[in-house]
Amino acid sequence: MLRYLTAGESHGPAISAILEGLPAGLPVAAEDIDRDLKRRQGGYGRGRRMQIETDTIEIRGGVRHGRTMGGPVSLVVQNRDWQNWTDVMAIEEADGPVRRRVTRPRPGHADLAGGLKYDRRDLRDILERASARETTMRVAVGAIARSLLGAFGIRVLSHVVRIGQVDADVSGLSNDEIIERAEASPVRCADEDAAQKMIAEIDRAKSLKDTIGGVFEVKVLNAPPGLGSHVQWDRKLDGRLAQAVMSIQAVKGVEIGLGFGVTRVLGSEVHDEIFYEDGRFYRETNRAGGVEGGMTEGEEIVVRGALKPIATLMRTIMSVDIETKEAFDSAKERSDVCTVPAAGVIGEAVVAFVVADAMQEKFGGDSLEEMQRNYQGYMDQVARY
Ligand code: EPS
Repeated sequence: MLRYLTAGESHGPAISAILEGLPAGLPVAAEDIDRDLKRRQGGYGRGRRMQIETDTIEIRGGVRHGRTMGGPVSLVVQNRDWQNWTDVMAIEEADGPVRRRVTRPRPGHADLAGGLKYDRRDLRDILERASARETTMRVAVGAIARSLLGAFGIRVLSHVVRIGQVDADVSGLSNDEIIERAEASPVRCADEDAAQKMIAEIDRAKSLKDTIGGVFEVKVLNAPPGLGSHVQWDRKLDGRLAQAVMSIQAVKGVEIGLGFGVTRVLGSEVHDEIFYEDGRFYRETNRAGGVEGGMTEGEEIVVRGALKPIATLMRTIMSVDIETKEAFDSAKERSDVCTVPAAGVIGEAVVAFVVADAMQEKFGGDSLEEMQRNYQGYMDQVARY
């Protein structure tokens, strides 16, 4: 079993993770992790915080001479902004009044529910941990999961398919074209015309002091059939993917394959017909998004996440102060306008983790070579089927 925990606050000294269950002998390079951290920090519509941070991974355990040893991998990213928050976020007891106390919950954020639940009168105790800053660590963990998948020829990509009212059209593009175009686009969208309109949508939201959401799509290429299982609810791969994507801050919807679109058409237009040629089964469509009965069936895995507009707004929106119980309209001095491009990179990471976990579960192995031998044996069995 692969598992990880993250720790740390948005304006605390650092954020960190422990990732356990990797086979020994897996190549891990800080440059590969940094590449994904940088991709997460980009995207049109980010706020000023991203100009402060240059996320750089420190690997503090579990890796020696570029390879895992089988033990937990310990990861740390320093928060540069911490320098400006040492008193507000001090670990030690404060000896006077604390600056930047938050008593005004932002609608749509964890502030109020967390304040009630944890009985905190300074909502900073909630928002610091709820912040999407935490996704830095999910991306770092995902980068390592991606190296594990890479050892089996499995690739993970993402692109933005909607911002606000603007939809991308990528029909006719190969996956390589999608990756290439999305990586070159400021909104990580492979449809150039749509990308221009998305940028205009973000500018419009910004001019209204508002925020805007959208949809990202993650694809997993070359996953073997049989990851996950139909036999128990918590082993179903689609359920595990949905949980992982839904757990990304601001995600309100997850689709696999046609998703909610399955309700608009008849069964014969939903299910992917099965063909057999040259010793293998294949489909000509992939409306199932690569998962049937909670298991991969050998087609591309396609998962989409829908992001609400983020909850920190520069314009006013009604709320109630938790101390005075008086109504006020909230306004913020700093916020991202759109994080959908970054969320796609985070989506890749959490999906890569779930698929890597399912690979580890199916093929086991304490070393990468043992896992690869098990994988090969299974693929031979599938080829003989
Ligand atoms: C976030 C608020 C902003 C974002 C932050 C998430 O930070 P700040 O309050 O410091 O301006 O930039 O995202 C990140 C720091 C990040 O690394 O993605 C929030 O409240 O969720």
